[in-house]
Amino acid sequence: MTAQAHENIGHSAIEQWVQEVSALTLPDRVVYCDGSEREKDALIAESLASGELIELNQSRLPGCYLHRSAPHDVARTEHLTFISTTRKVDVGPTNNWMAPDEARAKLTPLFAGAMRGRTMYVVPFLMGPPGSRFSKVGIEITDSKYVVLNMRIMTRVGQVALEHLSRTTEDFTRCLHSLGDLSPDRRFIVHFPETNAVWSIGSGYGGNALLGKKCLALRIASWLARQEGWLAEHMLLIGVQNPAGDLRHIAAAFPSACGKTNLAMLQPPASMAGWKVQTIGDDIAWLRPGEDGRLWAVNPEAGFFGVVPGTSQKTNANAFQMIQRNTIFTNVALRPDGTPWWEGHDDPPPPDALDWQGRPWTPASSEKAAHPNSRFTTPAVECPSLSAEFEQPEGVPIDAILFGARRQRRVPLVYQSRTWTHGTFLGATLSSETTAAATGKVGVLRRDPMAMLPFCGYNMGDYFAHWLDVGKGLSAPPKIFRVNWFRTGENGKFLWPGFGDNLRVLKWILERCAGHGEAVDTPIGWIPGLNAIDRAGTNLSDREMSLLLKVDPAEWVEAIAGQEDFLNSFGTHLPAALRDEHTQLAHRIHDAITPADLHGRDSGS
Ligand code: GTP
Ligand code: SPV
Ligand code: MN
Repeated sequence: MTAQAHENIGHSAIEQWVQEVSALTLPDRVVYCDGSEREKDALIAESLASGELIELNQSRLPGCYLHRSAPHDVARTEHLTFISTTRKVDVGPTNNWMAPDEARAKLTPLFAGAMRGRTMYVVPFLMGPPGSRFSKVGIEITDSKYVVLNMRIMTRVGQVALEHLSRTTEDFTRCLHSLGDLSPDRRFIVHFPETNAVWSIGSGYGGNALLGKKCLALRIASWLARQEGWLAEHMLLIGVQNPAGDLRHIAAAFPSACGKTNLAMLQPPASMAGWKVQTIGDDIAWLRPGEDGRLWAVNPEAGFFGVVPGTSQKTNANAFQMIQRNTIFTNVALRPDGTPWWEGHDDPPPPDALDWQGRPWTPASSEKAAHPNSRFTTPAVECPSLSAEFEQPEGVPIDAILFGARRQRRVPLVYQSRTWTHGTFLGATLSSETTAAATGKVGVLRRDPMAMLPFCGYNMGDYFAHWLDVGKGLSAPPKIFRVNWFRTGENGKFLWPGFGDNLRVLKWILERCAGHGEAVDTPIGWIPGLNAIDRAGTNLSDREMSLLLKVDPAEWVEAIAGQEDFLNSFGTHLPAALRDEHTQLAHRIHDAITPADLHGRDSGS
């Protein structure tokens, strides 16, 4: 190990905290990480020796490694994730709550002696562009080399963080992590927003263990954002340039494994020559009202932690090319030639391979070769479509916000809200079919407001009110749209080709933002006319397009009832303006229902 075990790094609050934690966790040694290449080489060498990493074919995939997690530690565990505040009401009905005293009493014994025989790494990291007044510093203490290596990719580690800290009067987030014994029975991810701290034990998985990501940049940041007047969101961030060279910016919130990375790295279809999508972020955006009355956004992350299955030259060439270098793969299959494979790869299933758990696998095996939530971790600089604006300290001005989800039925391909308040209502009532990104059943429809259900660090009713407040302060707010790439036809297949073809929808959205673009008024909002979406180069028929855009009032009757129950769960914390939006929607749907619709429903069709 070349990293130096410095006795001090010239920051007494950090040193004092490190001493407290070592006195509790009893590591064999303490290493302050500096983010250097030498440190990376040493961490990789040690991880290869211990089996925490497996070397992939270095001539084909330079700098790429495979990690196999514990078999029951493969996704976020939402039922073991808590927000710990003095008052229960502050976390609201959608979060798990634990009183701070209880949390400390429960977790302290788990951390006691947990790092015996291990090295404790102290990782100073910066979330946000260096030199940006919006960036935040965290210090993660962890006993996992895999976590350190991933934090080095996902955040800016070392001196850059300490320098940022020395330039501001702000505090840093104390992020304490230990693998513990990896048992789900002794696993807790607890956030203390009142004291700006996170304690996580018992998991090495991404969102549970890379504490800069969901824990700091969403749960803690959303709490800070409410106090400071901005928004921390589960959103991708892109620049979209048309053939005339006009550059616009879009932020889009989709729940986990619903297409953010893919949209962020979109490659235009052949028929849309001259269009460009520039990647700024694929998972998290911090948005602030600017002095010009617009909403400006930065990506706090420095890398991408993306879903591997389904990533191919065909679906997402940018992402596929990006993961050929300097990438850590977690829980994919391994071919005999030392290259990884997964379901949805361009190559056919290998005749023989090792599955994600290292067990022999053949195409005849009943289980999948790669875990459905297998992931890649890649530095942003490896992305061929990375935007030149990626590290702009003030961020980029947002023209449109999209809310999207997986919905097989009812929800059209795209529709536009009437106002910021109506758009906030569309976000607040978002629901999606669950995915493998969190443990639990896949494909179950659940409410996921703003795609933030697992990530909002405070009462979601107050969060809706904060969205409305932020909108009131904008003289030129982004236009808000709802999208759904996942509507299915009678045969159960997706109606929309998706991936690169999603640019066709973005084109209409930007036309709408520019004040043209043909739209039809419906009870739920503005939808494109039958021919408003550019279909040149596709073989989508009029019939398919009208199925994609269909708004069936009878189907929406059921949605309204479900929305009402959900909105009621926030009690007095629900803003009256959202209640009004719901009432107005119910009236519009009611007015649009024809006797034939009602008859159709009664007969069960
Ligand atoms: P998180 O990292 O969990 O937040 O996920 P994400 O929102 O970034 O999702 P991602 O882009 O990784 O996509 C998840 C899965 O959805 C992958 O298997 C993709 O292949 C698939 N997917 C993405 N975009 C589309 C699309 O437009 N159409 C269809 N049918 N599938 C898509
Ligand atoms: C998600 O689940 O939304 C992710 C992966 O982006 S994780 O970092 O594990 O949360
Ligand atoms: Mn995500």
